[in-house]
Amino acid sequence: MLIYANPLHARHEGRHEMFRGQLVPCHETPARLEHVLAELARRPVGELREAPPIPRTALERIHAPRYLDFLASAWDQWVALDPAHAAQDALPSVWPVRGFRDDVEPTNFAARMGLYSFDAGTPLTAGTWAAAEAGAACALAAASALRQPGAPRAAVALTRPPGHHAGADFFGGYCFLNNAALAAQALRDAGARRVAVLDVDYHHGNGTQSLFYERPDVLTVSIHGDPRTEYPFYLGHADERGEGEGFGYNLNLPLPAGSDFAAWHGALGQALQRIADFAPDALVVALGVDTYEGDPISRFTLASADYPHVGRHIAALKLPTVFTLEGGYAVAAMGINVVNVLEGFEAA
Ligand code: SP5
Ligand code: ZN
Repeated sequence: MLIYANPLHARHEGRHEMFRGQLVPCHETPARLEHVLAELARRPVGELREAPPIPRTALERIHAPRYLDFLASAWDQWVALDPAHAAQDALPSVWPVRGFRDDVEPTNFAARMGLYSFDAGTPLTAGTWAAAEAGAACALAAASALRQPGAPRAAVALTRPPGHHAGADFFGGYCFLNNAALAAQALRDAGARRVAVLDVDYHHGNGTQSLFYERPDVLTVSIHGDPRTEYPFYLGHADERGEGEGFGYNLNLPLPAGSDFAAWHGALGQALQRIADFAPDALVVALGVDTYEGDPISRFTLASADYPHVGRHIAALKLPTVFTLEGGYAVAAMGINVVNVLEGFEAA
């Protein structure tokens, strides 16, 4: 497989996220990706490649222009408010809920932060835009690699910040640009008639679901902690099946917090059967390993030894596959778990 690692990922380095009324250290750290790279150096499962820069129009296939404008300029505006801001993260604190308007963009900075976000756990920092944009370039390069003659079976966008919670015009859940959605759309644009997205992160892939909810050409499937108790709470229920032409092309498989690999494996079987029935030309896997038993913010109990099986089962679909890196916060085990999935895929 080909591996596109984001060279600018460490420029996104949040200090704090809001948790129970206090600012606590971020879970989504540069060390996460460094551990994956270190494990890949020990167990090379593919060839590392550099992603070429992307034009802004590539991002506009998924994201709203005014949202991209905001993200690209937000840090400078934040520091312009007060030079002391250079030493702090920007976090939102006010949001337009039901009944408020989203068609008029406020000039106030905090109001725009809230317009384009859905939580106070996703700090915007000096390097956020550079890191997110370079990460999206990795996702697009991975998608493009699969369409070349003599293409490998899989390509990996090894990147952070993650992407699956980000929607057309909002960030949240540590995500800014939806790398999995960008890859899926790029595969469609390059000629794939149908593309499936399989999201195995512990958290529901709300951004990806929303982006393709009314489309029959991109099937979205997510296995995740039940949103009644687990983040992102307001989406991810089993009765969300798509809308309009997209009806039947979204499948949510929520599992109770505390679920073990046997339960998770059962859901994976359902997910893979639905994808096989859809008969896509390509697959995108939103690969979070926060399903791990040691994850500090999640509550499934997968063991490191389970992850090669995950890769092997996904490979059995025999589809050209893009992996995008999503969550996983047990930092020391992160590299082992991610490489276990990729190695299981390659060995299949
Ligand atoms: C990509 C991804 O996995 N995003 C997950 C975002 C979850 N954000 C909410 C986490 C809340 C848990 N905070 C616990 C802090 C206590 N140490
Ligand atoms: Zn997650």
